[in-house]
Amino acid sequence: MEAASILTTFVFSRPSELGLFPALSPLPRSSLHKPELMRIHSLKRLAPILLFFAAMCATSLPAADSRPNFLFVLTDDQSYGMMGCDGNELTRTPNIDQLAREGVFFDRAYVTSAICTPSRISIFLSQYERKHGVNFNSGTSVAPEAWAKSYPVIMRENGYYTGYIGKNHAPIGKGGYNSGLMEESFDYFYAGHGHIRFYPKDVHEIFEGATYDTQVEIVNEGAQDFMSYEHRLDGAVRFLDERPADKPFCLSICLNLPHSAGTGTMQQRESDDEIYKSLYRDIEIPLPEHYVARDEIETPRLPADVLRASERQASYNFVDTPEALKERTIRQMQSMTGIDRLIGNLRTKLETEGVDDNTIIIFCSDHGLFMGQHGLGGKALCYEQTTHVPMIVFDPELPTVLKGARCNELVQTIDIAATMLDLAEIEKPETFQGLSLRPLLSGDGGAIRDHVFTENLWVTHFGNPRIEAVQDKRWKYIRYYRNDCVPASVKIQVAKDLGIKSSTMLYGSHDNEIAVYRNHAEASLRGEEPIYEELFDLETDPDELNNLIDDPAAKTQLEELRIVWKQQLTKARGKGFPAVLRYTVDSEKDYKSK
Ligand SMILES: [Ca+2]
Repeated sequence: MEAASILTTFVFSRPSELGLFPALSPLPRSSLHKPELMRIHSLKRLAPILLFFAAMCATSLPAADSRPNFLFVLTDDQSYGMMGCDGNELTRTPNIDQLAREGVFFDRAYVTSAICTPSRISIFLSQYERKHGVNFNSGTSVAPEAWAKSYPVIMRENGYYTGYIGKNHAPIGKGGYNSGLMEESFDYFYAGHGHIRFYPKDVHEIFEGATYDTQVEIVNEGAQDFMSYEHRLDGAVRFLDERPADKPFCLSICLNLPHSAGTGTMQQRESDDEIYKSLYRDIEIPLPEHYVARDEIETPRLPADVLRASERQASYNFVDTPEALKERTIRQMQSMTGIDRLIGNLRTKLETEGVDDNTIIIFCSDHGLFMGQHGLGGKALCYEQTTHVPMIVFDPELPTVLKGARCNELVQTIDIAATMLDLAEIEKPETFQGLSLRPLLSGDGGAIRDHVFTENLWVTHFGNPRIEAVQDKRWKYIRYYRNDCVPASVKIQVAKDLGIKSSTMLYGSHDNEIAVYRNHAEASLRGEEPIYEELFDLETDPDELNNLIDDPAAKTQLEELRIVWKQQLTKARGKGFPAVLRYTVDSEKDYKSK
C-alpha cells in the first residue's frame, strides 16, 4: 500500500485560536544547574559510524551513543476525543495538538485490556493479558523472568539510561508492589505504587520533598530532574547524581489522570494552579452524545444478566446524574490541560538540554472510560469508548510527508514496546506479541495488522462479564461470558451482618481466586459458549448502537469474524503457563489492594 493512501488530511486550529493561558503561572523549568556539555543532537544517528571510528581510535574517552532518546507519556483512563487533536472543541490542549501536527496521530489505536493493571503490564511486556496473566483479580504478580523481557529492562541492558515517573500499577516480582524490583529496575525511579491521586504527597512518601502538591506538577518536576544532567531531586530513587551524557535515555511517565482516582480527589486547594480551580467553570458543558441518566434508563445497554450494572464500583456513580457528571467533566478537562502544559514543559526541557532533535516522543492512554453514554460508567468493556485511545508518535526524523499525518491503520498498545526497541536498533525478544510501527513511521508500509483483539478478564463481584472482541477496520464482533461471582451487594450485606469491614470482602485476591482466574482465561478456548454476542458495523454505526448479530445481511461478516475470533484468541493466549508468581492476601503479610 502506498504511504499516501494510508493518510488522510487533517486540519488543526492555529495555536493562537486555542489560547495561551497568560494568567497561569509557569512552572520552573531550568532552575537546575546545567553543565556545559557537548550537544549530543549534533551527532544525530550516526552511531554505527561514530562507534566504529571510536573503536578504531581506541581512545580512553567513551564514544557518545547517539541512538534516539525516548520520552513515553501514558495517561490514565483517557478516552479518544478529549483533546483538540482528536476532536474535542472545548478542552484546550495546544501543546499536544502541536505534537500531533509534527508527529503521526494513530487514529485507530486500541488497548488490549481496558483496565489499568493488565493494560499497563501489556504495554511493559508487549503481551496480551491472556498471555501475561496478571490483573487485579488474578492473585498474581509478574515473575522476574517475564519482567526481564520488559521494554525498560531490555533497553537498560542495551545501554539506555532509564527512568520511571508517576504511577505504577503493575505488581512486579515476589511480593508485588513491595518487591523492590521495580525500583531497582530503573536508573531513576520517582513513582508511587497504585493510585497517586491528585495530591500524591497525601498517599506516597516518595513525593514528600516535591515543590508542588498536585500530581501533574510533581511529575513535571521529576521529569525535569531526570532530563537534567545533574539530578537534584531528593525523593527520586537513583544510582547516579548525573544523567550520563554518553548514553541515550528512555523516560516513561505514567500518570494517574484523568482517572477517577485523580479527578475524584481534586479539592481546589489554595495552592492549586489556576488551571485546577477556575478553568472551564464559566462555560457550558454539554452532556456526551447518547448520555442516559441512571433514573432514565429504560432498556440497559447490555442485558442485566450480562452486565450487572447495579454492582458497579461506587467511584463511578458520578455518571448517574447530569450535575455530578458536569463537575467531573470539568475536572477531566482541567486535568487534560494540565497534562498538556506538562507536554509543553517537557519539550522545552528537551530543547534546553539540546536533545530535542534526537528524542522520540510517544503519547498514549492506558484505556478509556464511560461517562454515562448509554447509561454506562466505568471501564472493563470492549466498546470503542473504553478500548479506542489516542496515540501520537513524534520522531524528529519523520519524513516531511508524515509530519502531521493521521494514520488509519489498526495498531495496539502492545506495539509501543516493539516500536521503541526497533527504533533503538535492539532486537525484540520472542516473548513480544506486539509489532513495530516503524514501517508506518517511515512511509514504507501499509497495514501491520488486519485485526485487533481486546478482552476483559476482570470478572468480579462488581458485575463485569468476561469479554472477547475482534475487529477489522469496519466490523466488530464481541462475545460475553457468564459471570458467576457473588455480587458486591451480597458481600457488603454479609460484611454488615458480621460486623466486619466491607473492604475486606471486596478487595484483595485469595489463593483460590488464582484458580478462578486461570479457569476464566482458558474456558472459552476449551469450548465454553458465550451468553451474549454483538456485531457492529463501525463504518455506519461508530457508536455501536445497532447490534447486527441476528441480521441476515451481516451473516457473512459474522461467520468470518467468528473464525478470526478463535484465531486471535489462540494467538493472544500463546502457550504454557504464564510467567507469574502467587500474589494474594494469603501470600503477603502486608498485602494492600492497589
Ligand atoms: Ca487506567
